[in-house]
Amino acid sequence: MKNIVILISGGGSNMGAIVRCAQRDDWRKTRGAQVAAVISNRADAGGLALAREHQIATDVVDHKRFATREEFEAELAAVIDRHQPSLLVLAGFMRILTPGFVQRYQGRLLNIHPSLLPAFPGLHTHQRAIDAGCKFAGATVHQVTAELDHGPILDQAVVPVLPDDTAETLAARVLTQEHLIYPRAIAALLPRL
Ligand code: NHR
Ligand code: GAR
Repeated sequence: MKNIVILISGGGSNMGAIVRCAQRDDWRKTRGAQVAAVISNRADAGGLALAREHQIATDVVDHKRFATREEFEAELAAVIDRHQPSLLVLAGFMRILTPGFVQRYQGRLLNIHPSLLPAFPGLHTHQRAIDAGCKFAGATVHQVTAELDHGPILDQAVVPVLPDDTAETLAARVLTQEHLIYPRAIAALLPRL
């Protein structure tokens, strides 16, 4: 079985979309794959309860307990590797990962970023797109490399930026598209893992 491990920091709606798609399309039978675990760096992440409702194993590795990124990541990797992942999925995971961690999961580590990369890597993407006067925004699924939000692009979706948009209304519009493209990109990648 190809195990998928999902890392979250917050509400976990992308994680929920992946889990629902895996159930609906019966990934265990059709792709020999399953969401094996959901791991958060924040104990209060809403996505943890959602994962438990789906009988998925959950874990918390709180980055604030560690003095350095390397020590945090060593514990995170140990928890991840208990589930022998074929694929590691960042879904609203908010900690930058060091080159050493990325190397360990090279080629099987994905992220979804709420902009049309290579535009607006990093944080606060929606406000930056509005401030730049962009007429379109969107989301990007990409392989994670050592350089933040720069890995090979697997899929994108585009939404309009409307005249009265705030960062919140634009984020909500982008998020509905994220829920479509992330499960689709994962399903497309699974046969190659
Ligand atoms: N790590 C690497 N090496 N490469 C990528 O492409 C990564 C990554 C880690 C996370 C997600 C990302 C995004 O899609 C991601 C992609 C967090 C930050 C950040 O600045 C930036 C980008 C992303 C995630 N985090 C702060 C930090 O110091 C903390 C911010 C917070 O906790 O709110 O790690 O946008
Ligand atoms: C999503 O919009 C995701 O693209 C973004 O955070 C949201 C998480 O929502 N990710 C980042 O900004 C990474 N820096 P979710 O927890 O409901 O999936």
